[in-house]
Amino acid sequence: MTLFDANSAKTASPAAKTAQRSRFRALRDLLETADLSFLLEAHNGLSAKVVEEAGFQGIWASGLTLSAAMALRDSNEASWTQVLETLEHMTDATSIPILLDGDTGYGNFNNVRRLVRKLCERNVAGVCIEDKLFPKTNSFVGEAQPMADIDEFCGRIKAGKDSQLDDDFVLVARVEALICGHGMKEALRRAEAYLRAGADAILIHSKQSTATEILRFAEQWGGRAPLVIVPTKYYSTPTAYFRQAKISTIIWANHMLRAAITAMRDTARLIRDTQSLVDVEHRIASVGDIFRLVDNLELEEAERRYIPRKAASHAIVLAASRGDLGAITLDRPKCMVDIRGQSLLQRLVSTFAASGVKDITVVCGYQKDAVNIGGITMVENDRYEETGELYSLHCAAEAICGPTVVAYGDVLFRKYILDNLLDSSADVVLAVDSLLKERTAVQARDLVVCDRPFSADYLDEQPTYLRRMGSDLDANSVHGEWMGLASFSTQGAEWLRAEMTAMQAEGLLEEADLPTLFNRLATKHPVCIKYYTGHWLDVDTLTDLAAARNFS
Ligand code: SPV
Ligand code: MG
Repeated sequence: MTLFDANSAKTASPAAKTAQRSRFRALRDLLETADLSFLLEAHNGLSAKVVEEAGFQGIWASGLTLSAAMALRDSNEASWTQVLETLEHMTDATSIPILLDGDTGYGNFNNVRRLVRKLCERNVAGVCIEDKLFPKTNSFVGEAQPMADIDEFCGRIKAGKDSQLDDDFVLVARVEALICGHGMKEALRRAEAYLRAGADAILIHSKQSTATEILRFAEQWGGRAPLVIVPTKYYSTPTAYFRQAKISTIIWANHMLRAAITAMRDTARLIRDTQSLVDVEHRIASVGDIFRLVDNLELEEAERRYIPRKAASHAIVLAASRGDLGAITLDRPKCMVDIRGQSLLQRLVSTFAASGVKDITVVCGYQKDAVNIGGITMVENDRYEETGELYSLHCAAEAICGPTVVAYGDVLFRKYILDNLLDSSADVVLAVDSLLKERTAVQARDLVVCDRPFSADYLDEQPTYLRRMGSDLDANSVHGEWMGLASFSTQGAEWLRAEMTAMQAEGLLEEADLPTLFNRLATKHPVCIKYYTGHWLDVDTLTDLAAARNFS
């Protein structure tokens, strides 16, 4: 056991030393230094953090306020494991030592043993136990509270010290003789016995409104061990008196909770009276302050370290053509046709947004002024009448950079299909419907032949690749229809740009369609196919439009 040396001097500021020392050592140093030290009360993780931020070198985990914060009485109504749980929040939130007000030790010597072990395991630097009986009563409640038998209490102290898992763990013995009306002599007798039993410090408590009896005790104690006081009732005594009396440590025992109660009451009243937040906003901590206190920044950094991030995809929607829907597309392009209260394009944009694709470029042409959707970037293909799909795509060439999704402007598909493409690790992946609808052979735009047909086998995870896409394929060899939705990785987008450049050089840019582009890509790079069974539609005809209006 380290002996108290009232003349020992500090060699470095406690705050600087705390970084290298264990919290056990830090609390011991705080008690044993010749300087007067201070512990401020905290009752949960947040208040502990506030105490540390204010510059305190240690925390008093008060039995009164730990209970009160749970709206419980200071009569051991909170179980000791509930106290332990709260302490864990407090140690997690701080780096300074915590002295637990362990009441009477929650029982006899055996309970103290287990308590001390658990406190050491949880990095709680010390415990203070008082010489009363379980269940305890707060020192300021009533008169002549029964005290513990001295020898029995010494047994509690010994058991605690024998159970500590760190040599520097601090056990403070609290003498309640003055509180319980037994006088100075009894207080000194008990303090002496507790010191001999192994206590590291003595807490002498008083409920008088002046410090007279405390100062008298200190004088007679004569620095035999660090002396701790709790001037809740004699708060008006200047701190200099305690310094002069060579008190080791002052505990400001309940002031965080009391301050919180006053602030909460004032705020609650003001909000109730004004039915507004205007008058309170500038008086209270900001939400940003809460984020800072709980260190949201650290979580953001950790997310960057641990969550694999794909670059966010953006989308290019080809919506320049009029389409063939008769009078319905007189004043608007096909993508703006209404599908149950929302245009096709709006629905498409919503599906993209729901899957996290928020940067959307729409290539417009026919009746472009009718495309009045917010949150999109519009580029124009003014030559929409004489050019094909590839030319429209080329109009958005600047947007083909990084992960890119390309979609026709007249398709609708379920969100999971898009999510599935976005999750794919393939560089180029096309969504293909494997259900050959009756109309397919005659009307389908973009039939595909792949290296293998759709398989419904649960265990079949083999990739499928595009062999050929077109509207003129032999119906018997076709494996499905491209849904007008393709996803490109950063690499895939580079291949796409390179292929468009090559086609431009060959004079194909203006008339080529997307199947031509994909067929060329497939001869040079793997173009992956994801099979689906329905859950999409395109709007080429009035019949399609009717179907679209029933699509959910
Ligand atoms: C506490 O803070 O719970 C104490 C100090 O034990 S006192 O309330 O003064 O007893
Ligand atoms: Mg207490």
